[in-house]
Amino acid sequence: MTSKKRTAISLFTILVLTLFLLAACTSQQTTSLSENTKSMLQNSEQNNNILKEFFVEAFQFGYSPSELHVTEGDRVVIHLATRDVPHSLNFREFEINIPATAEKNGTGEFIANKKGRFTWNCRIPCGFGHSDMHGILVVE
Ligand SMILES: [Cu+2]
Repeated sequence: MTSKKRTAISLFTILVLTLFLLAACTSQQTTSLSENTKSMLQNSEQNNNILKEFFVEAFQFGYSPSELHVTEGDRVVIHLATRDVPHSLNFREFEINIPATAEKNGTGEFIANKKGRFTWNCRIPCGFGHSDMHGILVVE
């Protein structure tokens, strides 16, 4: 066997293994996502809650967007990502704290079961501006 052929064969083997691993990861993710979505949809149907989904990015020292609007009774799902160090999005009123690191986004959900303006803050000490980190959820 020539060394060119051998290189080609090992490259092919690596490619096949990579595809196999990718396929395994993808199918796992799809399964858990669809199960989550299914149970969420079932719950929404049962309670007539409308799903409101948000993607929020945290950074030193704030959130983008920093204001969210929903209607009373909505099922609120918030996905949190961070631009730099670990942060969280914490609602005292809804008893939920969503942490996010650079490696892992956070997700949290709750029912916006009361009207008002609710401030969220960060529960992970992240620097000198940590205590200024906040956003507002307006429930109308
Ligand atoms: Cu913080």
